[in-house]
Amino acid sequence: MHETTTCPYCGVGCGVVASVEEGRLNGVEGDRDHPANYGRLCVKGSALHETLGHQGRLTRPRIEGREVDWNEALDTIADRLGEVRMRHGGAAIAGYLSGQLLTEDYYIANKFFKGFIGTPHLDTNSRLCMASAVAGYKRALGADAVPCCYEDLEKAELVVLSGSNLAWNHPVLFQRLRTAKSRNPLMRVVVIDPRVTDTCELADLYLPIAPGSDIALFNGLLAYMAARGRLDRDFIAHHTEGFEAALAAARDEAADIATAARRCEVDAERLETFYYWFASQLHVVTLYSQGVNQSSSGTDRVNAIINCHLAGGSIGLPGAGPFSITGQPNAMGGREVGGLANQLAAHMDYHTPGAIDRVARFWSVPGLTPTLPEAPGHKALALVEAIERGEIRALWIMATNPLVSLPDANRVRRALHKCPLVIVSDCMADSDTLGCADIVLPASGWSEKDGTVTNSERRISRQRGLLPAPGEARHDWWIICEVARRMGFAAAFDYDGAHRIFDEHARLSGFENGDGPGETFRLFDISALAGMDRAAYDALAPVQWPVNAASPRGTARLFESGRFMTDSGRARLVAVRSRAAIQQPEGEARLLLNSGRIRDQWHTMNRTARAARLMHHRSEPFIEVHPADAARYGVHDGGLARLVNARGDYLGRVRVTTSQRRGELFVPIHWNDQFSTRARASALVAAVCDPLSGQPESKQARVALAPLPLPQEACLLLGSDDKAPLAESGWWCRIPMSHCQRWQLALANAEPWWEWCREQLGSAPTLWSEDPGSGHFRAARIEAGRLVWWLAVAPTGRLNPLLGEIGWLDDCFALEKIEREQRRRLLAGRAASGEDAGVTVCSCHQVGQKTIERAIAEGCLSVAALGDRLACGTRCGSCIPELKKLVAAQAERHAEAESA
Ligand SMILES: Nc1nc2c(c(=O)[nH]1)N[C@H]1C(S)=C(S)[C@@H](COP(=O)(O)OP(=O)(O)OC[C@H]3O[C@@H](n4cnc5c(=O)[nH]c(N)nc54)[C@H](O)[C@@H]3O)O[C@H]1N2
Ligand SMILES: Nc1nc2c(c(=O)[nH]1)N[C@H]1C(S)=C(S)[C@@H](COP(=O)(O)OP(=O)(O)OC[C@H]3O[C@@H](n4cnc5c(=O)[nH]c(N)nc54)[C@H](O)[C@@H]3O)O[C@H]1N2
Ligand code: SF4
Ligand SMILES: [Mo]
Repeated sequence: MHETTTCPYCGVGCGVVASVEEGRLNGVEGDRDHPANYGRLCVKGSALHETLGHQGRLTRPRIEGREVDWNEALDTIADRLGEVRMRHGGAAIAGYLSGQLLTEDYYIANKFFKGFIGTPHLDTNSRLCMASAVAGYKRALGADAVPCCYEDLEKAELVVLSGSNLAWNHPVLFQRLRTAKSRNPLMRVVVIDPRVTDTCELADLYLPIAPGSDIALFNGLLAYMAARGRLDRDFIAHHTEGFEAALAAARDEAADIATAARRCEVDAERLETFYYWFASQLHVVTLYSQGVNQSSSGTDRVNAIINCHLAGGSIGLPGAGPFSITGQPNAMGGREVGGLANQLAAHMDYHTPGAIDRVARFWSVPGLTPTLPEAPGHKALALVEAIERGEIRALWIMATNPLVSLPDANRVRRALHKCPLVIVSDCMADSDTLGCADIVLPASGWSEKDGTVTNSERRISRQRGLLPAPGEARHDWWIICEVARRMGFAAAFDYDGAHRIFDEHARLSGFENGDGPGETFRLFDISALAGMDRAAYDALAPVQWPVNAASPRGTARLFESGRFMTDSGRARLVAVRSRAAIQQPEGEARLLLNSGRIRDQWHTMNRTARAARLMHHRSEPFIEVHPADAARYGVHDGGLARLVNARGDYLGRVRVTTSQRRGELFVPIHWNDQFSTRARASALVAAVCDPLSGQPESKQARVALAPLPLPQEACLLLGSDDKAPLAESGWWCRIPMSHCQRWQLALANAEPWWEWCREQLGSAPTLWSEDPGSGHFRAARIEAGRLVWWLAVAPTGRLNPLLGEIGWLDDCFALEKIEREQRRRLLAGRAASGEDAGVTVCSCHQVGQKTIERAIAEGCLSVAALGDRLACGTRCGSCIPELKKLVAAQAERHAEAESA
């Protein structure tokens, strides 16, 4: 049976066709009819079915580590929340939600916390993600409304990607852009990012700006447009306000190209090219993401971008506009329901005239009136501080892992341990945050939960419940409703399905929404979707809001009339200036640390690490370092190093690369205590945030870099899920494989290793080979013919060449019996036919770098030729930028050889 649903990862929101048979989801494909992806999927989406399965899931509620039934869990929560509320007031209770909840869950949580617990302190991980984009849109456009749609990216003549690694983080959109560019040879792409990323593959122009110089960059552009007479005077006069002040501020900061170039630390000629392209083009889309948002001046950066679009009139047109791309699958849905602490509900804020009364009336049921707070609550970082002060006495976390993702993560851990009641709803049994929970609730996950999500272009799609949830896992909305019922709010939380919740959400969006007396006009209006029964809801086709009487089939693009959502109807240019960088060197901590995502992992990895093939592109936490810094600080490619500052430390494998600017480092955000020793990037990040949006500066921290001096490295494969033996002082990293767990270890010399095996692994080797004194040791344990563990130890830096072979060894763990011939090869660590495949480049077809390099050397000189021969790059296309680089590198080597 084939069912359509929506991918649970990024904000592109791809339609997925899942094949479901006998209660199993056997495979996925892109939905050809879904307007987000038209059949495409990226590598994470196409591995979705490999991440399912009940192993590792939370299946029963737990109180203080003890498994309990739902009744006990729900009664306990209702009692304890009730008690806190009675003694300390509703505001002593807080919720912390996530853009990975469905809109229906989000709506119910918002109604429960703000409406009936009566606390304003409900925030979400979107604070770390979209808050600056939201604040910037509101300031400029008068509403949190993304003007553009995906087609605009394809229709644009100039696409500016700023602070976005689209190739890795919104891969299907990147592919759409690549296709559009190949069809329109005049289309130009500009990439603005301090570090070279795979997104640069499409760049006609790349600007490696100094971190945080975005405002100077766009201020310089505004000044340039004015100086060259490239303003849309008519649009400015009729549809905007604030132009003169914004221009004055821009001129003040970067009146000419030379000044802007100096401030951004980029070549003036390249900068002028960018300015010229932007200023002479109406059909320009600027797409921005975390490189812009995650900053102490994130909102101003957003407005600096929007200013240029308003000044040039490039908004509300096909192929034009400032396009904030969302990260999580339902970041947008959370904004719709009002899940941020400064929002109330349905695109109404606390200060929206009449809003508190309106929402209270809407949520009232006979005999039960909501008790809405009167003013906004604490944003995420302030929430942590309120916990520290003892003001928040109960916290309910849903669908997010703040111990890994919030800045100053070690401090967050201390705060949560201090909080008298921490409830965590999650799908997975292991996460860093669960370690702080008093009460743990098992939630249904993707393929089980049922509801809607809204993607980056405001498109609402159905995620469908296709499989039963494991054990006693329940939908998030059900859990909240059951607690609400037990707290005496039953009448307001009585739903017999997600469709009823969606209906209420749709009705609220249209409630007193208009220009009439007692009404306020809100763009977010999906009232035409109200009144759907279960069948209609199940059949809901993807649609872009607003969906109302005026546009019953949805709306692709906003502001086409030139009328905006501000009181005056005019869009606002905002005068912005760069502020002094907040992240100053802190003693020895001088290097600037950037953090972000990798292609094949999703956030804190608890789902993507379950698909073994997603572990092979980047298997270990790493630190990217410029060669000059590597030399200066004594670290080398492939070695281990430590980053440290006053807040914490981070251990990872060094990758020396000229993609980094000097003095700057990059680390991935994904690793955490479940997968490695001290590799939570956010432990290093200071809790500094944007004063307007409250979004933390996750992209900047000051750190010191030093090698990690451990003499031996080991690769240990364990057939069981047991934890590897980990010396306190050592380093480890766990890499789930298909049939075993791979552990990379770095440790002190523990010769004799044979003894170490007995003591640490609990069993002596069956086979081993040793080169005493040299630090080389190989061993394997076989019991009843089966491989139990396998170990290779080598002096630091000497182990890596062997690791390309690991796939073959992984397969050995699946064998009923290890044959004689294989036994011998086990110690060599080499398959019979074994050519080393190298690091995986194409995850879909599992093609390694060395295999690709061999094929290139044998004459496959293009991505197409490689695809024909090895199939790499032919499925999701995410590895195409890397394939191109490998081909180019070979051409370069060839040219060098020729000239020599
Ligand atoms: N594979 C994968 N895809 C994902 C996710 C994932 O976990 N894995 N997560 C999803 C989520 S929630 C989100 S929010 C998105 C995020 O998507 P992106 O925003 O594309 O992701 P990041 O890698 O965090 O950061 C983007 C870039 O900002 C750059 N940057 C850093 N500082 C600056 C600066 O000062 N100015 C500028 N202009 N750029 C700077 C970084 O070098 C980085 O390349 O991705 C979504 N997609
Ligand atoms: N240094 C640094 N820090 C960052 C960032 C950065 O770039 N740099 N990026 C920030 C951004 S943009 C984001 S979005 C965050 C992401 O950070 P988090 O939100 O903390 O990361 P996730 O791993 O996505 O956590 C989601 C959790 O919810 C669970 N879950 C999934 N679906 C459901 C469900 O339906 N119900 C319930 N109850 N649980 C569910 C998952 O098992 C998982 O444990 O990280 C932020 N932190
Ligand atoms: S681009 Fe990939 S991760 Fe994002 S929604 Fe599409 S398939 Fe899922
Ligand atoms: Mo995000």
